[in-house]
Amino acid sequence: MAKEKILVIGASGQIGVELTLALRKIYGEAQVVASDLREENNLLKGTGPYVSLDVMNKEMLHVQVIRQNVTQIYLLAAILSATGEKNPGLAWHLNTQSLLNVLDIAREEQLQKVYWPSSIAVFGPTSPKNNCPQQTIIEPTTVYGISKYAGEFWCKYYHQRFGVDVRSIRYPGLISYKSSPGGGTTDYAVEIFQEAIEEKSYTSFLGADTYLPMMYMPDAIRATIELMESDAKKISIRTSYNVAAISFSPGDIAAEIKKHIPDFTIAYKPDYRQQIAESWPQSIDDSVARKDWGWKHEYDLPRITADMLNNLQS
Ligand code: NAD
Ligand code: AKB
Repeated sequence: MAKEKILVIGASGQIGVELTLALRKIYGEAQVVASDLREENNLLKGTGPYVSLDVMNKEMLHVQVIRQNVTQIYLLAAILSATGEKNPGLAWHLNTQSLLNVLDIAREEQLQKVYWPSSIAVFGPTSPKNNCPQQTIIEPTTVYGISKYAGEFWCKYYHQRFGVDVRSIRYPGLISYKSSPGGGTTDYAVEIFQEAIEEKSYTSFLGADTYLPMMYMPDAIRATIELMESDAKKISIRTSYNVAAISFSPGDIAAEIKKHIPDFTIAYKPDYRQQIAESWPQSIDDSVARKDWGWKHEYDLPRITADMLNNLQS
């Protein structure tokens, strides 16, 4: 069997850095080409090939796919929920056109697989708040959510119509210490750890009782790789899979941090992101992913908190 050659687009971002490193461990350093519009992230330097690439330039993307003998693409470039509301046209354009460019090239070059993440942001105020199911009312109110929902149906369309093996997960908010988050509504759950260590205080842009579905990055990376390595016969969802781990609020996470840093204090000053958070479900039903390809999360809030503080302190 020919060796896989993977192109990661958006590799310098919050997920891209850790996903690229994880893929390099599995497939070999030379087999995973990292690419981004911005400069190579420091953690990636010296770990494998890097190319500067704008995913919106379809011709250049196509050239790279052919030149590098790419067999799989992981597309991570996007504008997230909070930044998207500042420039809706740009968010729509990047989030949808990047996907169409990749799907077209995957079809033309008969790539083996494509990965493209969706988000819990597809759900809106009319979706169930608790244990939000895989299939339900979906009426997103952010441009980010609209672009993700449209993208899910493009994935399904390219799969059904052209046989492109594109797979997707609706990630919850992701917590990580290796690379910073890039403009989402759930970014508070990363900032709070950094500020707890540096300032012993944090002002949250979401209210104390704002519950959202969240996940630790090692779980998200494992979910991604497990989905991509699953037998195609097990994949019953060709839009995007609900996956879940835990749900917590800024109040919960502050209480957990206090167990490690007793003089930590938190204040609340909700801004425009509060409305976005309130439009999303508080928890997600991921039973279909659990049944189809055996998804199971490992990290709960106490474990995430201890690991984040340990790693950020060192
Ligand atoms: P991020 O903003 O940290 O990273 C995105 C990367 O894409 C950045 O490094 C950016 O420079 C790059 N990029 C932007 N425009 C580009 C272009 N034209 N060409 C090439 N690269 C470009 O985002 P992330 O948090 O790593 O998210 C990755 C994917 O996962 C996105 O699709 C996002 O919607 C999805 N997602 C993320 C989360 C989360 O909590 N991080 C949750 C749900 C879904
Ligand atoms: C965001 O807050 O925009 C992201 C997401 C949940 O998609 N973290």
